[in-house]
Amino acid sequence: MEPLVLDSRTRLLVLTGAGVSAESGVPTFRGMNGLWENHPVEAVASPQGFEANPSLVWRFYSQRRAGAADVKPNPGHDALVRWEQHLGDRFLLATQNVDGLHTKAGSQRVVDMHGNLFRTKCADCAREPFADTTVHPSGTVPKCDSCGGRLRPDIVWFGEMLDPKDLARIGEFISRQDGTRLVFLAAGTSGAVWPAAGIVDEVRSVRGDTWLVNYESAANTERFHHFVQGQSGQVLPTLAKLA
Ligand code: BV8
Ligand code: ZN
Repeated sequence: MEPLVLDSRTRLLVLTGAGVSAESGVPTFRGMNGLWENHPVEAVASPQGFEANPSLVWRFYSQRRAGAADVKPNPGHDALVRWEQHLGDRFLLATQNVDGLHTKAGSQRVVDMHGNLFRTKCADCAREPFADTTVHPSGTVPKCDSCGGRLRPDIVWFGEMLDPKDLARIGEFISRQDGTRLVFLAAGTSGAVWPAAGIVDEVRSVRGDTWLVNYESAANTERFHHFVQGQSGQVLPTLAKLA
């Protein structure tokens, strides 16, 4: 298997999905067959789902907060921290995961594309999102102490736009003209959710080199120049040649 060379002429964009947290004990979406208590995840993780049944949505996220509270990063997360230490500002990590494990592992240059499980905001006023690990009792919908409205997790739901600042940060890294060659590596993602699934083509449009590290084939495997099949916690620690 040819190594992924990370030398002084390289800038690296990494995209991670639920598969990277699987070895830490966090269930993947596909692992749950996309279902939570027989509700399609898209239905629970959506503004329509929240309008229809906010206490059901809070039970979904409170359960995930409880499940992710004590999980630890795995060797896949740690390898990405080492790559960042080696590359510095020639490194950016965009994650679809809301579990905060990359930051817990020590990653600095992280874009939480889909938000964070341990942050809360208000659905009814523009107060700043705030750090929040509260696991709410089933059936409750926490109230906002500024407007009395309904609080919601600070997460990007299906049908909701990603934060334009986050998309701009990724776009800037891809189109950067600093004489370095662009390498893109996606790990632990099924390539089924957009716009994350389209990044590989944005990178190819500027002739970047593209790698996929995944346990099984993904919806967009054929878009990648290199596919390394395996568990990210075993593959990532040995994949890169830091030169
Ligand atoms: C938007 C937060 C504007 C919630 C999430 C274009 C075409 C088709 C549809 C669309 C499109 N553009 C927009 C859409 C609609 C939609 C979408 O993509 N739908 C899909 C289902 C078709 N996108 C949106 O709504 C986005 N917003 O586009 O706004 C707009 C709006 C409306 C219409 C047009 C435009 C918002 C998307 C973000 C939604 N929020 N998360 C929460 O977490 O509760 S998405 C959520 O699901 C995750 O964040 C992640 O993105 C996705 C799950 O995917 P993965 O992370 O890849 O996980 P999965 O379980 O699927 O796969 C795991 C993989 O790992 C597997 O392949 C497995 O083999 C592998 N694996 C397992 N173990 C390991 C491993 N690999 C390595 N090692 C292991 N150990
Ligand atoms: Zn409010």
